[in-house]
Amino acid sequence: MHTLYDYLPSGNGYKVRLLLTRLGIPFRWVKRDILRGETRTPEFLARNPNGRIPVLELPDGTHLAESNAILWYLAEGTPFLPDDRLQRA
Ligand SMILES: N[C@@H](CCC(=O)N[C@@H](CS)C(=O)NCC(=O)O)C(=O)O
Repeated sequence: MHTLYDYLPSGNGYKVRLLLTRLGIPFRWVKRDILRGETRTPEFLARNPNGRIPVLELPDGTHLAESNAILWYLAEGTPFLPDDRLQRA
């Protein structure tokens, strides 16, 4: 099971939530309130030393940060990342 550390008003989080949902990947959603410093705790910094959401935890425990990097990772091998350069653009 994937786990997404996220904050509902975040556009960066929304992109990841949207693609996970469109791909039909089930995930556990964990709120980290950026306005209450919940991304700057030792627990969270161990997941992302940059102290920002979104962070996707893969089923093997690997943590991925940076929304666009997460999107590239998730989209590979799916119609959301077409082979054709123009379609991809
Ligand atoms: N380049 C990053 C930006 C992530 C980012 O700025 N996240 C914000 C919320 S949208 C955040 O966690 N801010 C909390 C903080 O900086 O303490 C990405 O695309 O994921």
